[in-house]
Amino acid sequence: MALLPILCYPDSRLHKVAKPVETVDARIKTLIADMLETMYDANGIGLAATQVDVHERLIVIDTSEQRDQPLVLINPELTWTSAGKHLNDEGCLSVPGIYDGVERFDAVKVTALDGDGRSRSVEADGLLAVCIQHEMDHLMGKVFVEYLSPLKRNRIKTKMLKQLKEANA
Ligand code: K1U
Ligand code: ZN
Repeated sequence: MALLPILCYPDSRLHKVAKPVETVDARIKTLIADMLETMYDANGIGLAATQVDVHERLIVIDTSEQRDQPLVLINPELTWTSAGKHLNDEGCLSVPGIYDGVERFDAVKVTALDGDGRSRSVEADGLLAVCIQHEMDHLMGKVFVEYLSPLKRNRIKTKMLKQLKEANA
């Protein structure tokens, strides 16, 4: 297994649209293991393949307290969304240290393949529903800061670029 580097906003590769996974083969299984290791190491509750510069429709999630219930969603598609939406505080491993409110559906249903290539459906509410929507946005090249005002987004961009400069100095 390996830790994968996570792209940081405003890296333009975060805006690529991911393509469907064609076959759940050994390469994809290794990618899943590496993404789970990377997500747990970074103390995240989710990670999309886009964030590790792989532009295929694959996400991993674990919102359990014990961090022992990994959820793998390959080629996820939303099949139902609740009528209600709420503002939830979100963070992102690609935008470290920034948390802000984003409006999301309260509950969703998703169909996807699991890590063995079997078809499954997931009904989610609470943090899991928020996380699924956040990760599916990544697969469409969308980062949560794009829901914020241009003023906030520009401040975040400036802060991230400053941090990057300092890290490379
Ligand atoms: O996609 C990512 O960058 C992972 C991200 C997922 C996420 C967190 C919170 C709301 C929506 C999506 C994170 O894991 S951010 C860091 C984190 O561990 C966290 C933040 C807020 C609540 C719980 C966990
Ligand atoms: Zn994110």
